[in-house]
Amino acid sequence: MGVGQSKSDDLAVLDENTYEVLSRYTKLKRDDILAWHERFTQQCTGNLKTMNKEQFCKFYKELRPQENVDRLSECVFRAFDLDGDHGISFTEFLIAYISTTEAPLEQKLRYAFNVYDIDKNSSIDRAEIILVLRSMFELLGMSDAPEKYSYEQCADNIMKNLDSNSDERISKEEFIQGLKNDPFLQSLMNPFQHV
Ligand SMILES: [Ca+2]
Ligand SMILES: [Ca+2]
Repeated sequence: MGVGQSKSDDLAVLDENTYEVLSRYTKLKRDDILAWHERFTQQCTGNLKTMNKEQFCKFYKELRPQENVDRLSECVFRAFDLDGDHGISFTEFLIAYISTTEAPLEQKLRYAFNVYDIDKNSSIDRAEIILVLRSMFELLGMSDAPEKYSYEQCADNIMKNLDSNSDERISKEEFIQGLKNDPFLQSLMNPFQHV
């Protein structure tokens, strides 16, 4: 008997190719993918299959209820929106969410890089660090930068530590290697360390 013949409703909303891609990337079982899909589509209004920024931020806050992700969720929205169409598709969401929760550290750091690379030009500059640090400080329960360290000073310190070839930009490789080798910077900069 064909798989899923009795579940034509489910198949109608999620085609086999999508299942295949999602199960390959996330290693989730079919039922889990379906459950996520149902949860995801409940948040999308109308006939739209993607989440806009507002819907995503609300949803993301529900997924991390113990943490203050108010500011961060907007950064995460940009990072999860891989094709840059200002919406999160189910595929973008599930691969990103599983990558940032259950995947090995390196994969988490790849998405963390996307969080910081606001203009999606494949490198991180000082201004981008400062913008995201505000969200990170909020996430870490610090209402503001510590008295003696301004965001600017923190950013300078981060640049000094991560920008190995001193071109004033941090590449993805520099970011991942740097954070892997520096537990303190990782605790300060990785938005997905506790999820
Ligand atoms: Ca998208
Ligand atoms: Ca950039």
